[in-house]
Amino acid sequence: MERIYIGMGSNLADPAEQLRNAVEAIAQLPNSVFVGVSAFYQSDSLLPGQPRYTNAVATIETHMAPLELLDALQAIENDQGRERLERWGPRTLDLDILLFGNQLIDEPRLKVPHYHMHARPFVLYPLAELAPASLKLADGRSLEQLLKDCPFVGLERLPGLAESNQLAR
Ligand code: PH2
Ligand code: MG
Ligand code: MG
Repeated sequence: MERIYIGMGSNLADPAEQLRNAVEAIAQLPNSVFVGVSAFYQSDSLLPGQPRYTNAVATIETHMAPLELLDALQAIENDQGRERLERWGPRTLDLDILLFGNQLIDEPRLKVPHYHMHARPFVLYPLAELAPASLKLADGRSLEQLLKDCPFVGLERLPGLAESNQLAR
């Protein structure tokens, strides 16, 4: 089994509801065990002129292969009305494989660790709720070090599923 961290984001059509639905779908992935989900965090879009995002991180353990998991996550995005019109366009649901065990994956469809995750507060702070501070990312830096270099700026932490109902545990 590999431990997987999945970055979730939405900035259309009731983002918190999109993330709750995504968690339910992720919890039903085959050959996998749902481990947990972070709180939800709101922040401005990196691209100006879009609605604010709600982001969270979920973690699972799985026997699925990386591209099999990618297909399954894209199917969940599609089920929740994802339209792939423009790169970085607003979206009902974005599910990104952040880490897949310790694997480095460099396929045309899938790069892991996820590019830019080391500098995005809306990825690192929810990740830190689930992962040990000693977790090492691709370039050998620990999550703890990355958090020091990535101030908690522009993020608003909302109560997560773990605090608002029993889904997470
Ligand atoms: N995702 C993007 C572009 N900008 N901004 C925030 N705050 N959160 C995101 O998840 C995000 C973004 C494209 O994937
Ligand atoms: Mg993304
Ligand atoms: Mg994506």
